[in-house]
Amino acid sequence: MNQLSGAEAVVRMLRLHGVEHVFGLCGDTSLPFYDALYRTGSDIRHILARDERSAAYMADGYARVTGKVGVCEGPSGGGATYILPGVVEANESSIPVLALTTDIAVGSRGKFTLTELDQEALFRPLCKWNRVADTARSLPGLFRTAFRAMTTGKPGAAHIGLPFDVQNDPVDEGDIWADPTFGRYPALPVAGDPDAVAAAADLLLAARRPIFVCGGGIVISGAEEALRRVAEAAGAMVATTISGQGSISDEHPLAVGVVGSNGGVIQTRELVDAADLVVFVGCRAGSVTTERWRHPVPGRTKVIHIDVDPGVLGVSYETEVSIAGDARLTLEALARAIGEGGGTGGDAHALVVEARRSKRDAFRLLAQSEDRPIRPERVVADLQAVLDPDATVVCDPGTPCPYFSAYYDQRTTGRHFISNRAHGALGYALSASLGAHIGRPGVKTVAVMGDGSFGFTVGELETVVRLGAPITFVVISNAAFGWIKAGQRHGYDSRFYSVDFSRTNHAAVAEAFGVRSWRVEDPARLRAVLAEAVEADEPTLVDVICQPLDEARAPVSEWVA
Ligand SMILES: Cc1ncc(C[n+]2csc(CCOP(=O)(O)OP(=O)(O)O)c2C)c(N)n1
Ligand SMILES: [Mg+2]
Repeated sequence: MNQLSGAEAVVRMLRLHGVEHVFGLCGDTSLPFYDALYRTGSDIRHILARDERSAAYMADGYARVTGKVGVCEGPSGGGATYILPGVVEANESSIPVLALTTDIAVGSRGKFTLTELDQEALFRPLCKWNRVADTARSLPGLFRTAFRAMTTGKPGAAHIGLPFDVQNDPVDEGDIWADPTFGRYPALPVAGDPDAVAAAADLLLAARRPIFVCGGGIVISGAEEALRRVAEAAGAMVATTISGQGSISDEHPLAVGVVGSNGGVIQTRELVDAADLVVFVGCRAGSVTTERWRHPVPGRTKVIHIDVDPGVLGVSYETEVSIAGDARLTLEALARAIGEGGGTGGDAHALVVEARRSKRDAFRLLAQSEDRPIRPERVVADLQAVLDPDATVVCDPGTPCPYFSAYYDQRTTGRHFISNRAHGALGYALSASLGAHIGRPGVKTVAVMGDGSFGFTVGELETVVRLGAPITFVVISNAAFGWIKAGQRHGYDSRFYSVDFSRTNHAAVAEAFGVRSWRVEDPARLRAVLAEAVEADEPTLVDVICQPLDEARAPVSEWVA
């Protein structure tokens, strides 16, 4: 039988699973793998990152917009340790990212070899499936198992370690086969129990003010259309979590917007509290969405919980009905069970109209402000005005995430908003936006960054320039770790401690990388500059001198009196 090297087998297995892009950074232990990519990987494009953290975030952004597995790679030792943040973020966000790390030879273990590390132990708590290969002939099976694990059930991340000698040892060509089904997610979706679906339909039709709270599972499973049908038939309000944005168009008459402590506002919280039935779908009902399990008020409203992962059902709220199943298939079944509906005759629609009007009026006042430093509301409004509805907006933690979640309208369904909500590590948006652009090059991609995040990740501007990616970066410049400073203002009597840093000229830094850049202090100039930056067919950066978060009226419930 024909034989090929372990590294060649890896490249073939990636291709058979439909992988077209690999994001990574080279190393000594990766030389056989890189040579196999050089010789046999003509259908795979390698994107050289400047930091393995970034490579993993790129794979994450790529997976979020394509529905495919994102692949990142790095070498033993420092590469393996640097790649971790993106792996755990993807895993906890139910995004399939495969991390490949190369490793010292099996035969060199235990002899104080440079970069030696127990990689399998390192990755164990961070991903859904994880193995360091001991033999080359196990590789095809490991890849099949990893892809199946990442894309079925609750999607998640996987790690495969590739020791140096394993990359060089022979693999039988006959073992090289794969089911491309497992290159996309969710693979093999399963609908919920029909009896539970029928019970949920009865509850929905009997409720006067039902509300859906949609997590990332709607967009991941492509359940937007089924959700709309169920909501309209049941007369239900539809709210989302931060990750659930894109479940419904914000222009839909039943769309409430984002709820929770980050990006939710009083008006959206009131709708959750007014509901007599809450339906969590594709959502863990975690601390941010529920404002630490206070809204909805436990015990006061009936709860239906639908999620692909039975492990999240009924954990934080007692449920009337729990359904384990794919969101799309389960909502389609629910739509059939409800039929044309018309059950409620409730006042959901009127409540939503009033809440949206009140929220919008408060926002508009601040968004038109001529104040300096520029108010974050103005940045949202001006960016909204210059972007097409299908643009991808990637937001860092700090100012960008709550402001864009609360006030930027998702005018279309699907994945057009991305933020790293599992861990919220700083320095995500720049790299994730590059992955998103590569995955969906036909639409405009914008990254809204904190200046703290900029410091974590600025080196990756070189990658963006090298690739000529026409992404627009907007930096919220407030010379502080603003989110924490705001926490000190509101919770610790303004005892500001070690949260301020000096103001960087981000536009000048970006210029040095070859990015066309602007610095804006005058609110009157902002919209025109953003329009020019977004229109340009090259990487651009707009450095916005912004009102510090602790002085702003942020849509963050802990800071609202
Ligand atoms: C890697 C990492 N370290 C620390 C934190 C804690 N943290 C959350 S928000 C924040 C401040 C963000 O500052 P910046 O990026 O400048 O955005 P701003 O809040 O000022 O808009 C910090 C330090 C984090 N999220 N990630
Ligand atoms: Mg800042």
